[in-house]
Amino acid sequence: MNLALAHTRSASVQQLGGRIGARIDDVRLGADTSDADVAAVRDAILRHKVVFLRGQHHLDDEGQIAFAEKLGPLTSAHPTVNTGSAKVLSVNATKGMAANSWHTDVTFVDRVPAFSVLRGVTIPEYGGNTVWANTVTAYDALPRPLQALVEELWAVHTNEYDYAADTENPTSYEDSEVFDRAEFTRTRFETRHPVVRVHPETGERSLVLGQFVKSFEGLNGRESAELFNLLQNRVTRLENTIRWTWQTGDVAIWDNRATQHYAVADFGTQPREVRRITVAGDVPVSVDGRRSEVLHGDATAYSNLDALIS
Ligand SMILES: O=C(O)CCC(=O)C(=O)O
Ligand SMILES: [Fe+2]
Repeated sequence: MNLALAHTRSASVQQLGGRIGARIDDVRLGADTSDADVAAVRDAILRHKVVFLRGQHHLDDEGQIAFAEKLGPLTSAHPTVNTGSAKVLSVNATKGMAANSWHTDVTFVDRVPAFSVLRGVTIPEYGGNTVWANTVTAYDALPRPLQALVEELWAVHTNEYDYAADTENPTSYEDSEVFDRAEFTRTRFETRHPVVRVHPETGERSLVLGQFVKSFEGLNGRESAELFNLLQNRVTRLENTIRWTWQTGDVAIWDNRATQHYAVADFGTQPREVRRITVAGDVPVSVDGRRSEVLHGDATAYSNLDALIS
C-alpha cells in the first residue's frame, strides 16, 4: 500500500517568489523520470521561469543528460569553450571565479538555448549563490512608451563583449572570469536580435539583453550604454529576481528564453563546481515576425536547428 502510494506520488510545485522561481518536490530526475513528471517540470519552468529540485544526489552526468534530453534536443557543451566533454559544461572555480555578470546564456549565436539544466556538484560552505531574473515580467512592467520603443529596437550581441565593463576592479578582471577569454572568443560570433522576442511556447514577450549586448542598432555608443543600463536595471531589480543558496545535489532548470542569471563571486577561494547541460532553442522572433540574423560565426556545430523542427 505504502509502496503504491510512493509510486503514484506526483510532482509538487511550490512557488517561491512573486515573479519568478518555484521549488519542485517529489520528482526524481534521470533517465526514468515519468512522462507525467517531465510534463509537470516543463510546465513549471514555463510558468515560473526557473525551478529548483533538491536532493538529486543520485545524478551523474549521464543521468543529467538523460533527463535534459526529455526537454528537447541538446546543444554541444559550448560554441567556443573546449570543455573536454561533448555535452557537459563544467563551471568550476578554485580561485573565486564566477559567471558574475548578468546574462542570458549564449545570446551571441542566433539559436539561443531553450533550457539550461545546472547541477550542484561542489558547493562552498558560504557564498556562491546564483540569482535569476524574469525578462518577461521586466517587459510587462515597462510603461507603454518604453514597450513601444523596445519592440522596434534590435541589438547586436557578441562573445567579444566588454569583459571589464561589469567588474569592481577592471585591471584584474581576468581573475574573475570563469572561462579563459582567449578561448571564449577564439571564434567570433555576432548576432542581431530583437530586444523584444515572442516566446515560441508561451507567446509571452521578453527582453533579450544581458552582458553579450554590444550596441543597439541606430544608436551611438553613449546612447546604447545609457539605454542598456535603463533596461537592464528593470530586468535586475530585486522584485524581479530569485536567489538560490545551493546544496550539493540541487538541480536548477531555467527557461533561457525568459530569464537572465548571475553567479555571485563571494565564496573566496573555496572550490565550487556546477555542471550544465543545455537544451537547444530556436531563433528568436520579434513582435513583427522577423527572425534574429547572424552577422558573424557559424553555430551549426553547436546546435542543430533541423533537430528542432518536428
Ligand atoms: O555558476 C553558476 O551558478 C551559473 C553559471 C552560469 O552562468 C551557467 O551555468 O550558465
Ligand atoms: Fe550562464
